Amino acid sequence: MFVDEATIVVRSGAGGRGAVSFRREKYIPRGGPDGGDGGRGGDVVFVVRQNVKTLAALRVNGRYNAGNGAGGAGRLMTGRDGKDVQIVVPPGTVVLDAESRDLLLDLTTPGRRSVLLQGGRGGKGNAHFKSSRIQAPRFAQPGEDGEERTVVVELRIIADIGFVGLPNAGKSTLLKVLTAAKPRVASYPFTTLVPNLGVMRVHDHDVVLADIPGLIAGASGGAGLGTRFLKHLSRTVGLAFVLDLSDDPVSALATLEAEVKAYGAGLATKESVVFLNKSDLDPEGELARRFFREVKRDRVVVLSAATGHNLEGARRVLYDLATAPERGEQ
Ligand SMILES: Nc1nc2c(ncn2[C@@H]2O[C@H](COP(=O)(O)OP(=O)(O)OP(=O)(O)O)[C@@H](O)[C@H]2O)c(=O)[nH]1
Ligand SMILES: [Mg+2]
Repeated sequence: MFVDEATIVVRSGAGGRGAVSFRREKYIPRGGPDGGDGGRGGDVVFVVRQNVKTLAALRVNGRYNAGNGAGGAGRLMTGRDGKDVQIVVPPGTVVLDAESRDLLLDLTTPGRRSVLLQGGRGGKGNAHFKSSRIQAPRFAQPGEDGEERTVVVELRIIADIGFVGLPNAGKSTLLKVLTAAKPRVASYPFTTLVPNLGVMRVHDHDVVLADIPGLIAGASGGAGLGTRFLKHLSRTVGLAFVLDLSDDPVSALATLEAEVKAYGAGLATKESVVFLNKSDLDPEGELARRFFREVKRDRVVVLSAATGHNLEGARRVLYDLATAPERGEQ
């Protein structure tokens, strides 16, 4: 099951308490203080793994508690540290505070460990508190408490270009012919229910393409599958609007742009290309000419994912878009 959002409760461990203890040895009736320190509480740690694809495991667990530190003991023995709790997530995961929605962690690098909550410090044992005035301290520090927090964990997949289109426009077919991905393709709408990723190799450069479920008018208000999959395009460099040339591409583009704009999150200002797909259904080129009369845009590619017509043009424009130098950062 593809799960891209989960709310979980995490808790770091409390530190163990310091010990109150006095040396007891034969012939030494009143030994000095020898209470050891408490152990540290365990941390709440996120770990990124490339082979993990969804947040399904988090849905099942819901709660992650690190271990508490053990108390100190006599003979200056320090308590054992609490065990860290590890939450394994795919690259592209973000962790947000459940209430304020503040970004707490942005996890993109496989192998990286990031501490969300530190465990409490262990308390100091009474051995630390001996002074000239207090020869026999009968007190020690308690351990520091752990911390509890409710967080939203969200997956925003990492791709260079995202395909946006109405259902049935041919997004998945295009992903299939441009990459080695094997998404489901069918002649009915909403074939794609979860995002598909594919890698297109051009000039020794990997361009990652993301195919998401189709949008329909009103998606931002919840119609169809809604816009919840658009969050997966928030990290992309650009968008590719995939249109069915035979099915009123002018209004399809207007619908898509309106939905992307309504969604926000900076998607509408991303660079984009338009793919006029299904050119095989427009043998005379009449539909394409009509589109160009009505829509003035820079990057438009007429192609057919089914017959393979002009896939080279699509590859070139996707490569240019993905490798264009970052704009606005001088
Ligand atoms: N004639 C023609 N049919 C195409 C072309 N590309 C895709 N199709 C067909 O269009 C239908 C929809 O294709 P998909 O790739 O599943 O479309 P999609 O945009 O991924 O659809 P959703 O996942 O439902 O949003 C399928 O029957 C495809 O075979 C094309 O270039 N020409
Ligand atoms: Mg599809």
